[in-house]
Amino acid sequence: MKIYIDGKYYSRADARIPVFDHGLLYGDGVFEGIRIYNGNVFRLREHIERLYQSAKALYLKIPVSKDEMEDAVLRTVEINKKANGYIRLIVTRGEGPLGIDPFQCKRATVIIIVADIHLYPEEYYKKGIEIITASTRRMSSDCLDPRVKSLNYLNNVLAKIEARQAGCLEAIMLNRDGFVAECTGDNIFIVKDGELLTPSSYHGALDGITMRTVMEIAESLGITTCETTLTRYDLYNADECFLSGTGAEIVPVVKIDGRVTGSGSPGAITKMIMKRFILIIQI
Ligand code: PXG
Repeated sequence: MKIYIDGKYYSRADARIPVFDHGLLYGDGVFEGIRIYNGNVFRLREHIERLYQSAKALYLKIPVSKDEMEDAVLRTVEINKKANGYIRLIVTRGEGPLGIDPFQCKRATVIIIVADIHLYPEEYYKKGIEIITASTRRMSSDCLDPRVKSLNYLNNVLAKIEARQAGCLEAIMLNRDGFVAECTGDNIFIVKDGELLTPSSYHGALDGITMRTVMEIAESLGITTCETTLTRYDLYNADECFLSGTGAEIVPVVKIDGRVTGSGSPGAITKMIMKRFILIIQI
């Protein structure tokens, strides 16, 4: 494994960042998780755009251009000879003195890791998964905009702990008002009366790249989509439910807080979208 740090490559054992990096000290930085399918990096430009937008919101200057970043990602994939895998692209505030002040950090650090992806077992995609609502709320959008994919994931970590303790893989996170936001690392969709509904970033969801792909697929199938306010009642009474994310791709949900979703097995629209998604990633 060859890891990129600021233009140089290091083995896994030698890839280190200083303990004074504000990414470590304050979670001050941004990241992207990206997939490689059959040698192609999926929606790379979209991930890079989102990374730079997250950074801009944090007043974080990325020391390379978008084109240079794209080249660096592609070169790192090539050097690691990975036809299928996972890219973790990280930009930290960089090294500085102890103290929050980001203006004391001279240069942001860029890290690119290319690794294997740990997939959910196949049966989850066939049978669907059970999820719960976490008591931990998603960071509210007036505190930190959920479109910022930052290195601060503590709310999500706490919700993930709740999921695992309940014997589930994922947990629903509500926003501060109690409306559905998303899951800890996935967006959430429901199908109701033939329409596809998902919370927007105003409700606390990350503007997911897989979510956007799902919306495009749905529209191409003539299914109406809407980013809207959803309550737990809406989830419990949905005809179908699924999660979308770079890691999980599209995974059907068949039980929410003990309530069976629709027929109790992955729904027809969910399966149609999953089928199209597989075709798109294989291109
Ligand atoms: N919400 C949150 C909070 C996320 O972190 C998504 C939604 C889905 O977005 P994309 O753009 O991936 O469709 C994410 C994505 C990991 C990992 O290693 C996490 C994500 C993506 C890839 C890997 O935990 N989060």
